Amino acid sequence: MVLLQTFLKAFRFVELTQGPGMRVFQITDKREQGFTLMEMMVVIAALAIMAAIAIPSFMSMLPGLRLNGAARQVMTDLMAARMKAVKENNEVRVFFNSPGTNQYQILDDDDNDGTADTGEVFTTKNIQDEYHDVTFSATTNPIFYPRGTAYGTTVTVTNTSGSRDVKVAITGRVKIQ
Ligand SMILES: [Ca+2]
Ligand SMILES: [Ca+2]
Repeated sequence: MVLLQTFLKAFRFVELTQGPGMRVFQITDKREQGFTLMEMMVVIAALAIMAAIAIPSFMSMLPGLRLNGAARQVMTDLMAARMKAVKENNEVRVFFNSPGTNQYQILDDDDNDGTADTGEVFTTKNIQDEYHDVTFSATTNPIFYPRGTAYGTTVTVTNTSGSRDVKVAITGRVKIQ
């Protein structure tokens, strides 16, 4: 009986002709009409379970992603400073935690005197513009020389997930460790 009811629910019966002693039905699968409410509920429940599993683990990954992103940003800017020193044929200096905490300034030091003079181009970045929980410290402020070499440093970026070191070697090479 239950089986019969299930069968009747699952299919649509359309009477096509009606003659003496003969009735013809077209039987079609109801699912061709779309999803049933039950199917929708099963799909929604499955998605809710997957989201409940995936979202917390994704959220726990975010600090690590931000830390790596911040380290890459510092590395990219230091590499660009090195290339600029070569291209401009003058020293380029980077000042960390200047003018404020979490900021760094990149100076195109045309006259190689270590200070920003009138007409020299200065760029200021704040690491927390994109990576709000990341802070950094530097052993010293690096200098990039026109020949591609450098006065090296180690910049350590930190947040709740840990820390990464961005190292500038005296050869001028910049890498994340
Ligand atoms: Ca200068
Ligand atoms: Ca210059």
